[in-house]
Amino acid sequence: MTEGFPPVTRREFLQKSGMLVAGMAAMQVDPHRTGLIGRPLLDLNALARFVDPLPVSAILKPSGTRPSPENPASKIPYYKLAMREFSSKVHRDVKPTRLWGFGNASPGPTFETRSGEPLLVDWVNELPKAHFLPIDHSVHGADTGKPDVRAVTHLHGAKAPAKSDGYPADWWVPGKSALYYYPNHQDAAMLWYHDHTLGITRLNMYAGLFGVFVIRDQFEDGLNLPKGKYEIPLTLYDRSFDREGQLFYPVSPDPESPWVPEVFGDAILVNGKLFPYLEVEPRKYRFRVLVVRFQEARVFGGIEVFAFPQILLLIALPLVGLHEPRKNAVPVSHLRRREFRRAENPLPVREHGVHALLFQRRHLRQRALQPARG
Ligand SMILES: [Cu+2]
Repeated sequence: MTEGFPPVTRREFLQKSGMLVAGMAAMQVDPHRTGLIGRPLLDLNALARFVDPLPVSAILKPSGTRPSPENPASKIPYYKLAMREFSSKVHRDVKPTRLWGFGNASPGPTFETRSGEPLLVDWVNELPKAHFLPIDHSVHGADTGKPDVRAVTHLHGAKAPAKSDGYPADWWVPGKSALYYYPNHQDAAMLWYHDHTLGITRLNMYAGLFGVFVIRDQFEDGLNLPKGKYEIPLTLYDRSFDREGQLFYPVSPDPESPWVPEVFGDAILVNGKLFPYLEVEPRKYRFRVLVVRFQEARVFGGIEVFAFPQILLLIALPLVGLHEPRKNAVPVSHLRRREFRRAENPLPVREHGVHALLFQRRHLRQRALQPARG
């Protein structure tokens, strides 16, 4: 599993898989709209495919217990999680990238809890004092009087008390923290936590401040779904990188107001890596897909291929092996997701004797629709 694979063009993929799906071509990213033109971006097509194993975020352990805010006689799990700056390799052949994340990781560690089991999280801001992405001080909430680096964590989808909701104006600065209470009086779900700071959410998110939060319950237990290493969160998000492997965030032509209305990266990360692979066993898996800030995502799911506008999750079938994955990928059904969505896709990998999943970015530009070189 250490050799690279040749890039697979979409046409090649579709031809070889015998599938032509109407509407796929409609999803093209216009580089003019992204403001990326003329910038020295990382050449993604030159990167080897499938050389990095898919990372799976660690499950966060509580640092102890504390009295429950609702019932001080009972002790509940207490977690402490710091936002920090760190460097991480997004690909074997790309220099380490400066990122912000929770607990020195992006996506941050995964919370695991059960319905009705409350917990406390101390969200600690240990970020540096300067932001490394372009703040627009004319944007509401980010005026020049405000500190550049501010953070507040919102648990997306949680029924949380107002004080713990992570409202955009409730931010705190480096050196400060906030203790949030999550009662978890809700059904099993995959939630996610992310920065929510007024005026700079987009930048803090782009820098990497997000992670997964799982609530389980009895009903879910009864479904007998794959668990443990067979249950894998897949967090998908788009970014742009410069040639040095650093995050690139486009700006408007106005230096006084660098904000741009929308940003679409050409590099797709899956759990923090570009083109990772995942070795799998011939059995059922439960993939829990969190799509973070795509303009639109299409999932060809149900059996074995998720296709996002810029990503294909290819599966190699057994007899041919990993070196010819494109001949064996089979897109099946179609569902649409918009940004900040979560999807569940139990994959009956067993029926197909699959042994690896390959995360392939789909080619973005019109020229990529030409027949494959060679
Ligand atoms: Cu949210």
